[in-house]
Amino acid sequence: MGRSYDKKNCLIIGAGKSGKGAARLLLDNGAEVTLFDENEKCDTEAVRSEFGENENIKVIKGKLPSEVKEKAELAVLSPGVPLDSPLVLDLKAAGIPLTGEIELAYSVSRGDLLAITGTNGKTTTTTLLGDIMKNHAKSTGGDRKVFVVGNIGEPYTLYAGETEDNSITVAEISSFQLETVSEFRPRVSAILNVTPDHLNRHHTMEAYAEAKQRIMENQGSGDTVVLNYDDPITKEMGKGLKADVVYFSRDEKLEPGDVGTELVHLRNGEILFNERPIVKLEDIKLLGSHNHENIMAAVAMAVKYGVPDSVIRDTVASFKAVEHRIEYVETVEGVDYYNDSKGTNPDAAIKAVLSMVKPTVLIGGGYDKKSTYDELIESFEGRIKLLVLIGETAESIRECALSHGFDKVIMATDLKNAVDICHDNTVPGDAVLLSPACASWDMFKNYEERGTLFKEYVRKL
Ligand code: UMA
Repeated sequence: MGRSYDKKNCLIIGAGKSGKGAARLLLDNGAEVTLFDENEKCDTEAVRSEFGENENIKVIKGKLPSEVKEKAELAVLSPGVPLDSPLVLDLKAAGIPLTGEIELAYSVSRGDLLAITGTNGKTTTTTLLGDIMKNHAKSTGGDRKVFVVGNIGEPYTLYAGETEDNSITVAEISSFQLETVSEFRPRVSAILNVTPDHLNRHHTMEAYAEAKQRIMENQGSGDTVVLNYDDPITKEMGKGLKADVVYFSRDEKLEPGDVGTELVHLRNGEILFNERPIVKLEDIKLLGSHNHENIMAAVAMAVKYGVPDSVIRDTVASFKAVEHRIEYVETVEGVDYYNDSKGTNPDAAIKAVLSMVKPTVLIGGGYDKKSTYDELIESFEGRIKLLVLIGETAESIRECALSHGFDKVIMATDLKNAVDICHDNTVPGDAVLLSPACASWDMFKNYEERGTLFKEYVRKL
């Protein structure tokens, strides 16, 4: 930490969120910055105007001019820039030191860092852990700052300069961001799971898992690594480490002695840390067994950081959900409404369906990504009492449902109409779930707009 960027000529690749954050950090630390984007459509003037009068930054696009490359003393890569892209290979060949925006932020940040990666569940776990840490900071008094940053959408670089020695930073870190770390060392890290994703970028599962594993490569004695015991890849990663390992598992039969390390697990509807009761599932608002894993990971991280059990219990119990991910909206006339607009593919929608504990009306359908819906319909198994369909895929989902013998289907004209249909077809004790299994682009700007409108319509019922 504490590297100097004063007067250093720095080239940033990618003028998106991370690139702009990196530029701010470097300018604040006295560097001369060139912010470069390969996309010809990048509005360089608009990006430049975000930096006001500052004379130490240029924003350029297209092909990198050789004089810019020759002057560069450091190149900072945005997460979306593949390490094997022609530009990066060219910078490497020119001998320019390369780093990523996470390493850059880490190099100037102070205080404690808790970092989370994994294929699924990162955002929920990071948000929950961030809430636990905020409540912990409040309960210990003083002016201790907590930052929640990273892949979650708040570039770490934008906040690293504000951290102090007693600050706590909770960071969601993607495999893309981990590819360029060097000294990055969280005090507590977690790898939630590793299943196939982003293989176009990492090419093989091995390379993808290796990138994830880099979250802990500098951790040592006094640090903690939290890993999923039920995932064969992350289970293996816990062997032979200097850092403390805490496994978490949904296996009710496991005991700490069975895994050889500390253990957070579920038994009789309760989450236990080394057999010590932490929180009962009946007190939790977050739905779905996949979320039990996210909670267990956050519990493990918080306990190891030294947060009192009572703070963890209260925060977990009051934590609702990240917006648009099986998010509880409201109970209207005894019917619970849930917004899972982020359910943009059948897999995600299946998770949401499996999370429902009451008879449920499901709103599905949207932009056609040529998915198949057989597994979604099969997951209904008595949970879904009615399917209300909207959007481009409405007809194909209806046909699929009928072919599986599920005929309780109503076609709606739009989302507002779908919400009204749900209202007319539910009784107290039911639930309504928007989890479209499709992207939103046929009728909405994005899934956020779809989810926000859904909530608006529900609140007006
Ligand atoms: N660009 C180039 N050359 C390239 C690739 C990209 O010039 O080879 C330019 C693009 O033209 C574009 C800019 O770089 O203008 C975009 O950079 P970026 O793709 O790194 O995106 P950012 O806006 O900086 O957002 C990134 C993360 N994006 C990716 O990892 C793809 C965001 O995660 C993150 O929230 C943000 O930094 C803040 O840290 C998004 C994501 O999809 C949510 N992440 C993946 C995931 O969660 O699965 C990993």
